[in-house]
Amino acid sequence: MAKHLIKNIYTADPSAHVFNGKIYIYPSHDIESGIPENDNGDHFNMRDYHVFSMESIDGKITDHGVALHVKDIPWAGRQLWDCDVAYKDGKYFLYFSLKDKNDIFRIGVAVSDKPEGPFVAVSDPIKGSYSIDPAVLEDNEKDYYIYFGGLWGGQLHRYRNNKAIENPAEPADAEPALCAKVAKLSDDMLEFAEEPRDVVILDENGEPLKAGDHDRRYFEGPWMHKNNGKYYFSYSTGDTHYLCYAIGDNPYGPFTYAGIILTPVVGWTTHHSICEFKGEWYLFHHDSVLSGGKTWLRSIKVGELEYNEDGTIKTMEGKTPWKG
Ligand code: FUB
Repeated sequence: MAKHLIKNIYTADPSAHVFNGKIYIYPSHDIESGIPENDNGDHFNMRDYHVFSMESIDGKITDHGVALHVKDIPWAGRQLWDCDVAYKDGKYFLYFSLKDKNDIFRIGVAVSDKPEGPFVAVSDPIKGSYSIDPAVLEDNEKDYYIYFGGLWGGQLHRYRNNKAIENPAEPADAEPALCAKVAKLSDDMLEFAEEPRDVVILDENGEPLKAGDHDRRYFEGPWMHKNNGKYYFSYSTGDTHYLCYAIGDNPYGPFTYAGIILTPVVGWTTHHSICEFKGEWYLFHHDSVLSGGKTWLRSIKVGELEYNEDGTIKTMEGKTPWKG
């Protein structure tokens, strides 16, 4: 069963990685800023990130304090959303979602010598970046791929073919669903090395999932992990509140829909990462149990993730007792 990890502040969107033999968690830091809840996500008005580490899953969790604050990001407008971190050649790169001064979500990068930060933001967002929820895969210890994108407040429906469109809308129900995006990162880790591509998810007939297939189509919160040579692309279905996954043979896909990892949690959003530590697999995610169900005040959790013999993932129940 999953347990809450942090009870003194609200945290969400946990990206977990193993660096130097410890688990490092990079969550969003939820706060009560008094902005009323709306479909644009204005109530998620976060201003900084804290980094956490653990030497064992059941051990003490260390809060390393503020690793990056919005006031120290030169191009910042508002709303620091989900982030992720990758390590290359002695440096740690923190990729973050933030609205610029025109209220457009972009993806930024900040750099540190240490996994816990503090991180120093690069002066501009990644060229050609848009939308939210960066997640980085290190593949074969040499290539790095960044996945991103989120509908509604995450603004993904405002783009087609990587360009802003005049009349933002989701496709009609019978059209192919909007996809998360993936791009290889440049050698210096600070830019896209190519135009972002669609992360296509196929159904059981080899057809791309349709926009009306709300129980299975991509909404936000991408994550990529590898197991036994297969690439597992996992994500949130947003308005139907599932964490789902799809399996492919390479970082770009296509991926074939494979099932539900986690049924809906308490709270509107569901967002996760998957991490192997000391031979066991773990699901990090969040719910709104500790705030009594407030969607914008979430708390991160961890639970064991299990595979079936055929490489599929066992479905877990998202609702846990309200005492947390
Ligand atoms: O935390 C703000 C947003 O809520 C994230 O970027 C989304 O994935 C959702 O969890």
